Amino acid sequence: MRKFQPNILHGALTGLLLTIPLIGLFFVANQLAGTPYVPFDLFEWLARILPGDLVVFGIDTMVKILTFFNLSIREASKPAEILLALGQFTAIGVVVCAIFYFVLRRWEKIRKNYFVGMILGVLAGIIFLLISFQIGKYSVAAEISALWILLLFILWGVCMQWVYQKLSPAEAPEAAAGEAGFEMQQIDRRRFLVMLGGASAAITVIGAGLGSLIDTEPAQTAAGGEGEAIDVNEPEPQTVTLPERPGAVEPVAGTRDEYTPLEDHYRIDINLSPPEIDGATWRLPIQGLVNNPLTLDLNDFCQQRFGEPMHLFVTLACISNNIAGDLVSTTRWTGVPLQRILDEAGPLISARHLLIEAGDGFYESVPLELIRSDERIMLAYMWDGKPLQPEHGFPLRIYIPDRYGMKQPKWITSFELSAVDQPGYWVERGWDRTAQMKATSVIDVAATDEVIERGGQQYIPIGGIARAGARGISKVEVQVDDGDWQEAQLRTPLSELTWVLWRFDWPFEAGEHTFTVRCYDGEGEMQIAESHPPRPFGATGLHDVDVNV
Ligand SMILES: Nc1nc2c(c(=O)[nH]1)N[C@H]1C(S)=C(S)[C@@H](COP(=O)(O)O)O[C@H]1N2
Ligand SMILES: [Mo]
Repeated sequence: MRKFQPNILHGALTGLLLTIPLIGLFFVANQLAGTPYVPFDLFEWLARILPGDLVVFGIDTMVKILTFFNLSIREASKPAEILLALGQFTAIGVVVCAIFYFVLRRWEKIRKNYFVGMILGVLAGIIFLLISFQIGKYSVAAEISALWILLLFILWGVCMQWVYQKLSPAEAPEAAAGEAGFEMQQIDRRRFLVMLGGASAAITVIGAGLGSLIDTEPAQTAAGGEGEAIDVNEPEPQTVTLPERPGAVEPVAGTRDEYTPLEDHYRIDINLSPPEIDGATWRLPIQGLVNNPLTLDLNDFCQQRFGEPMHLFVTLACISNNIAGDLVSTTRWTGVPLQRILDEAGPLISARHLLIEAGDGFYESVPLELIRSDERIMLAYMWDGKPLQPEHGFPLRIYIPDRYGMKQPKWITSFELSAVDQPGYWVERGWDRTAQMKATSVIDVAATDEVIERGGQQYIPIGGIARAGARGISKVEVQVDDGDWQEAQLRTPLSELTWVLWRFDWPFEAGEHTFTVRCYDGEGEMQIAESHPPRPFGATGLHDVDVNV
């Protein structure tokens, strides 16, 4: 009689069938009670501790794949990261269980001792518990979080061993001798695995379904919420009206929105789920080299302790954006000039840098000299006339004109004035220290079906955007094939801090053509024409499109 013992493949399959429902259980409890969502915590933790080069390589690869499949980076990057996070966690479960079965197969003595599966569960539980505590995204007591994680992993470990037993001949009913008996067992094993698969799917589906239905209590981040609860008086949401610009050049239909609808504003940060900070207990300490250390709360901002708020139309862009990418958006920011707040804190003469920490472990620094030289640097608490959304940095983020997003922390939890600089999160991972926005221009549309007739000549409108941080745009030019550069018309921008929409009405000529665009910033400096990928200074190069008309 052939003797059957589960092997590595059975282990891998069991790992899969047990780890997926484990994710479902972590998810539903996270949504219901605010316990840690361990697979996300693992992903975020790895992204923070792995070497910068490796992380950037990972991000680049993801962007390349998404671009290959023609997916919008803005829309697809978070879902792709979520898939990666779940896949990674599942893969770990599969590998661990495969190894576990390998060991059990070799080592008969421990096969029947459930203590072994339990110890494996405890070990895994402790590791993941430490990781989740590092990330700190849970809103129930730490003890409950710890217990929950341990419990589920112990269950997971014991189940692995239990399944091994069920698959082994000793546990199979009537170990009848001979080939027939062997086949019997094989059929039983199959039936058992199918049942296990069914149970696994059921738990997963119920967990995922329940979890997404009951997303009422978002897990609040422990960070930044050490204060006593106050009643926050948030200002009434306002409808933002765009400045009147009589006679301004009309954008070509098909050009992106001049003012990005808030729900379409790109989002980039190191989190899968944004830190959810409780506005009532949030405090902002301003300490270090100051005469008068302060601790601010949200009402200090909402109720204008520092005077009238400032409103600015701002185009924010991510340094990882490709020339024609969609990680750039425009909305109206409302906040308090940072100068006013620092004046009250009174930096000592020795203070040189403002070190900023955020609720997700992100950090950056700003030279005091820069803050003193630019009134527009602000602490923003509203976007588009509403309190900041959780994913865009509630309750407070900083705005620094002319810098890429990586220099501008969201979810700010503390300020320290320091004599020495401390390079920011992405600076430490190889990105440019200054991160000044590059001048770039993009063709959004060549409206080949929108022919304009003027004086017997047919024109095709071509349109897009140009931007140069806070330096403004003085000129945009379009080149058709190898022809001369011709000046486009510029629409008056929403502010000196936003992109400029441009249009060029091109005298129509049938055939295949290449259109190229370039811009000049407010100081008359032409954009860098040489193509360079985003890392480390922000992408440069000219954008062109091929059109058949
Ligand atoms: N705390 C924190 N702030 C952050 C980040 C982050 O990961 N954590 N990402 C930065 C980057 S890289 C960009 S491009 C902008 C994006 O802001 P948005 O997501 O609101 O558009 O946030 C910046 N601020
Ligand atoms: Mo970014």
